[in-house]
Amino acid sequence: MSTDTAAADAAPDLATAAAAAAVLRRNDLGGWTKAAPALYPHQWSWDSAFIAVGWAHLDIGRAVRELRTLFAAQWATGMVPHIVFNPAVPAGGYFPDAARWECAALSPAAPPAPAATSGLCQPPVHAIAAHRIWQVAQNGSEADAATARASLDELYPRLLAWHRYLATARDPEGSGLVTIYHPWESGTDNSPRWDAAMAAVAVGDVPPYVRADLRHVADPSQRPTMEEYDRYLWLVELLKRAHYDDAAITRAHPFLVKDVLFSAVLVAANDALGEIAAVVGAADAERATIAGWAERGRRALAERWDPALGLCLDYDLRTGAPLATRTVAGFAPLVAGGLGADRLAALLASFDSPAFLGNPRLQWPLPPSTSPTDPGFRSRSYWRGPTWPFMTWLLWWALGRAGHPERAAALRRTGLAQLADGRFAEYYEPFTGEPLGSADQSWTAAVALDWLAGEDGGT
Ligand code: 2M8
Repeated sequence: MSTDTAAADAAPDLATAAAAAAVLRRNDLGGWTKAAPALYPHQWSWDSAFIAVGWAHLDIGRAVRELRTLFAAQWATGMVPHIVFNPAVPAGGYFPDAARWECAALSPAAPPAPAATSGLCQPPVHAIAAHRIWQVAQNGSEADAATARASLDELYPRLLAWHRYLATARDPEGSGLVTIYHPWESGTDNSPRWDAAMAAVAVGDVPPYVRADLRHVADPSQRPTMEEYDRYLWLVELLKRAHYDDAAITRAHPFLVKDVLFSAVLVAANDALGEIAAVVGAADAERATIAGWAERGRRALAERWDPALGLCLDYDLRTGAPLATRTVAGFAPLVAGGLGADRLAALLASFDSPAFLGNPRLQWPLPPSTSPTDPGFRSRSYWRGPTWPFMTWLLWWALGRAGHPERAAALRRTGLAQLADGRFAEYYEPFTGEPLGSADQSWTAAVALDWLAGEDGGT
């Protein structure tokens, strides 16, 4: 290839990198990054982890600070809250706001006011992020490497407490799978994954509320419905009545679901935490505990395999029934890693099938959040169909880790092609490619930066 051709090939990537960096800088509020400029003006837990990975390619110190800020709001139970509220956001800027959650007033485990958080959590991507930042820093200056190394000492005990909370309070049965109390905890809020379990929730009197999200999207079909919001808010009321106490919630809450994607992220995060434990010289007993959590999670995910769908399924703890839907969460065992050859081949066959990347109507061969063949599929509605770039990143990372660098490279190239319009949308209509939700979504920009740094081998 001539030097001129190589330069022409690199030009769109350089433009994407510059635009992605500008998104993070615009959404940066110093120690943390807004998930999106207007729709999400606070710090979200799993967004922050992906965002920190993006920052690592711009500024290692800033990447570390992102995680530090989030963990400063960790609850005494070890839970990392799903939202840390920005006190500068005026009333009505986002709903439900800190005043609706009332965490500090209701739970002794919540950080005391004026800190304010939600009373839920989200998938634990943080150890994966901390480990990746440390790896990126190995290729930088000595000062960067030292900053990243020191961050592991600081974060390790906090990450361990977070994972311990998930392995105990969120899995009192010791099943290896994490129980979620609310679809918001899954991060895939209105996915058809939750339709059956949510339909069984009898909604009581929800105190009046005004949604803020609909002001920030072009049309309401892109967001959850009013009926879905009523159910979300009713579950919040019940969690408040239980004072956010895990034991009380486990006894009586009407939505208790074993989430396979959340659990798989925890397995992969335990692998990363095991690596961090080795770096910081943690005690052997702790390292064995972490490895045990990962193994238990892998075994439990293997048991949730549905051979007919070729996917892994969530299940409803209250009924014991599997939640049979075709969504991206079905690839949970790929995210967890450590699969035998047969199960990996079966998962990849589903991945390539017309239910997912092989669907002829897709604009790009990228994983839709819900399969177009699922009855709950809606092409424009949030987690019911659109493609989410950070989810593509997670599967790309998993494919590299599973020993499929060529597949990973193809996914990365297609993922970057989708982002070349410079919009960094929250999600994309899978058939037309229309950008939907918020523009300038931070984690979309962050994964572009990580892809552009370009290793497909998995870490
Ligand atoms: C979405 O969730 C929030 C509630 O937590 C919302 O709809 O208002 C989800 O996509 C979630 O996964 C994400 O972390 C959050 C911020 O990007 O937005």
